[in-house]
Amino acid sequence: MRIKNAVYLISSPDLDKCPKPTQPEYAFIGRSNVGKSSLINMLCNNDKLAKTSASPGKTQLINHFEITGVGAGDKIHKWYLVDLPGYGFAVVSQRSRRRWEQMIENYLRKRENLTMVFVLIDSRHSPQKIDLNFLEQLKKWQIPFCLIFTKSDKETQRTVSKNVKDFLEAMKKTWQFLPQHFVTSAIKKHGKDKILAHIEEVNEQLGL
Ligand SMILES: Nc1nc2c(ncn2[C@@H]2O[C@H](COP(=O)(O)OP(=O)(O)O)[C@@H](O)[C@H]2O)c(=O)[nH]1
Ligand SMILES: [Mg+2]
Repeated sequence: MRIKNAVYLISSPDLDKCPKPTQPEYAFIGRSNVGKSSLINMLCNNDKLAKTSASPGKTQLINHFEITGVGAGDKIHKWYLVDLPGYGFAVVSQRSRRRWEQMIENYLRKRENLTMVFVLIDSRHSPQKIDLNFLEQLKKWQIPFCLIFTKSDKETQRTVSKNVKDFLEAMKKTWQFLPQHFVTSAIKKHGKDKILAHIEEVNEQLGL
């Protein structure tokens, strides 16, 4: 799929304020500063779409974008892309952390058009508990997800491969099946085609 058009729609404080669930929805989430906004901008060919921010943990809203793509046979794919507020930002209060948890749980469990969650993992690090724990939550809630390892340009290919492998190995302790995963760099524009092809494929499976 090629992205033809990507527009920002709305930022919502909770599920009730989100746009009508009329399109398949793909949500992106991960630790603050993992490279989520940069990845979204790369996928949509627009450096200004999602704000890439130097002050993480600030955006506590559910951000909707309406995407129009062109797939195989010139088929038009309309879908929502959602930029979710990140987890694991150290400086937030207990209260805002709880608010985040409630908002995210509510959104992930009740959003009826939610098709897939992309969980972003920083490829520079060895497996982190906070990411593995978040995946356990998704399992508990039975939310389908894929993994996206970000910032692959920052370390050698060897280190990135090891971190990816170690992460999947760590998952094997509690998971019967491993999710699909992608390795990306927003700087080098790597991984974009595979992610968009996957979204197209999932859209096709929905039979739209
Ligand atoms: N080298 C490199 N830096 C990246 C990449 N993606 C994001 N960054 C940088 O990491 C920081 C956080 O990125 P951002 O997209 O705002 O992360 P977010 O908080 O998850 O939305 C910024 O300084 C980005 O320029 C990448 O693929 N490669
Ligand atoms: Mg961001």
